[in-house]
Amino acid sequence: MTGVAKAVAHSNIALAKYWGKADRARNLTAVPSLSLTLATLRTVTSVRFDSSLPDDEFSLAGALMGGRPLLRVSKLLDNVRAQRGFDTRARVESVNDFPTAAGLASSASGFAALAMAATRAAGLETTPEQVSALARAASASAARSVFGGYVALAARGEHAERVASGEDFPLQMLIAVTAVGPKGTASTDGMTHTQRTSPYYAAWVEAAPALYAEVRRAVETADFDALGPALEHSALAMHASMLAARPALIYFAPATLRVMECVRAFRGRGGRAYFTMDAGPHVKVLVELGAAAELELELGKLEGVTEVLRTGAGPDAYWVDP
Ligand code: 2P0
Repeated sequence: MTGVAKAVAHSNIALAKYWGKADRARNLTAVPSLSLTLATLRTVTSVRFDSSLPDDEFSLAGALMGGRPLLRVSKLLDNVRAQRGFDTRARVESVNDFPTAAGLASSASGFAALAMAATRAAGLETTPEQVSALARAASASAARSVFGGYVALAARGEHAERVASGEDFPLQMLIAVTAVGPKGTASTDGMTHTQRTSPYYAAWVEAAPALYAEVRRAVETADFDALGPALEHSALAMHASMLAARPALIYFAPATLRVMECVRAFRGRGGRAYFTMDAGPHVKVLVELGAAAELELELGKLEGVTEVLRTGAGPDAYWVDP
């Protein structure tokens, strides 16, 4: 056992969305999802098991964390310690190289990097599927960040699986950042609230598998014209279930709608681009390489858009020298 390891994992954005849990205790998802891992949004995490530590320590961008973030990290470490049969506490240091703005999926890359680093630091021999299952138990979207390219997680799936590589279907994603700062409602809480109070939650769970199948087929055949409408529908159907929660979960900012309108106008002029959004006000736009620069400029001019990030498909999570 080396006791120390460091890993890099890339964030991902779902094209077929996950929202809702089939099993809260085990964190199994109620619907299947499919995402694109992103090249330029990364988390780097190091784990050092140290027998002199009385408790786990977790720092994010140099700031020591407590409360729920520390508990979630400790829970994943407990899982690793139980598998390895030891009780040593760890120091975890994590840094995101993208703005940790609301809805930029830092928990996906964060828990994937933590699962990678923690298993290696503990000296566990693991397959990528086992690392993905460990990450999934902490945060379902993190299961997908263990793999690069296009990645699926089945409903009630233990781990994610790769569907296609980024080279198989090369697309660009533009992330229109519409606000900065922590988001209003954490995803886990938002899901539970939607499940408990939204009369449209059952309809979402019923509709999601067919949308996922549509997205998956389009990715497997590299068919952008089929993918686009399906991914927009998946995001908006998910948000419809949130809007019908009581009280409503509204992640839209005025600029969110401006970006969507801009993408629709771009299509109206013959362009090909499609939007999606998560549990935050930013809008992610999938576009072909040739049209990305033009649309990036347009989005950057919109009122309320503070920044536009541009990225292609990212790789599998990997280890680096600690
Ligand atoms: C997704 N999201 O498929 C969906 C779309 C946000 C909206 O997965 O409770 O942080 O930790 O399993 O993975 C965000 O939820 O939630 C998410 P938990 P997670 O990307």
